[in-house]
Amino acid sequence: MKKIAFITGATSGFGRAAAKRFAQDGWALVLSGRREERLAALKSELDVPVHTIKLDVRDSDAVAQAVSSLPAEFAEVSLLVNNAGLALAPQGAPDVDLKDWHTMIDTNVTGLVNVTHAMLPTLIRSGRGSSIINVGSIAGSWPYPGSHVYGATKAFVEQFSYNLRCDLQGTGVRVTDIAPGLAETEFTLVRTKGNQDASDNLYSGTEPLSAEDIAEQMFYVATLPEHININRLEVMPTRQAWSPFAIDRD
Ligand code: NDP
Ligand code: 8X3
Repeated sequence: MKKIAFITGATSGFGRAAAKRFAQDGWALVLSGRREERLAALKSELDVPVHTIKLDVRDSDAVAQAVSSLPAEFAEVSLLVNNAGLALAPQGAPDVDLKDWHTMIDTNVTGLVNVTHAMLPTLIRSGRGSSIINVGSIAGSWPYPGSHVYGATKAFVEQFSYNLRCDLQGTGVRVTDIAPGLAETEFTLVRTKGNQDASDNLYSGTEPLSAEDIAEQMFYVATLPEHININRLEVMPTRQAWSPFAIDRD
């Protein structure tokens, strides 16, 4: 099995940190995202073969085209990290712009499915020891106010990961849902449409996970002995836990 990883959403956060972590171990990398200049900058930092693709995962034709035209050197991908994703609209459901719900579904569900569908033949050819890591979230299992469609897209990621495992049994391809909790990346900046104060406030005075913490988990999962499949890995900062149930009172 060749050490070649395809990482979506490599321009920021977990994806960028994962690129650096796998590069440390000599993996060749296919890195995608919409911000081309960031991909070029990351490529220039890495000391391994890197193929960058300006790609919006919502565009199924573009995804299929990108995968079918991978240069020969990168064609035998053995790890797919389905990381591209976002949350929008932290306000409650009644106040959300419908477009924001559609964007989350189109990215976190349709986009992830687009890339998976395009990459499955390659991963199956790469066979035993290959892996798909889908980035879910604690929001996929635990409800909280303002999570509405975001959490629901991540519940899809969890169930899709389990179902994929069933259909890939016998191919040797592993599937893992990595479900992080609070992690400091550009995630909250995106969620609040550029509110740096909101992002800073969320992460201040506590110790969130870092992008590198999650990249390390991805590396762990992908480099376990071939006979081990971590189905789901839920990771929270020690200083984050659940709240009591909310009760409406007179
Ligand atoms: P960032 O905002 O830092 O990174 C998100 C990445 O996704 C960027 O590289 C962005 O690239 C890419 N992306 C977004 N939309 C698209 C699109 N339509 N097509 C292609 N790429 C896209 O956030 P994180 O690193 O935190 O997020 C990565 C994943 O982790 C997401 O799936 C998120 O839901 C999940 N997650 C995050 C947590 C957190 O607390 N940070 C916790 C749990 C899960 P570009 O804009 O260049 O296209
Ligand atoms: C992101 C983590 O807690 O904001 O998926 O939902 S959280």
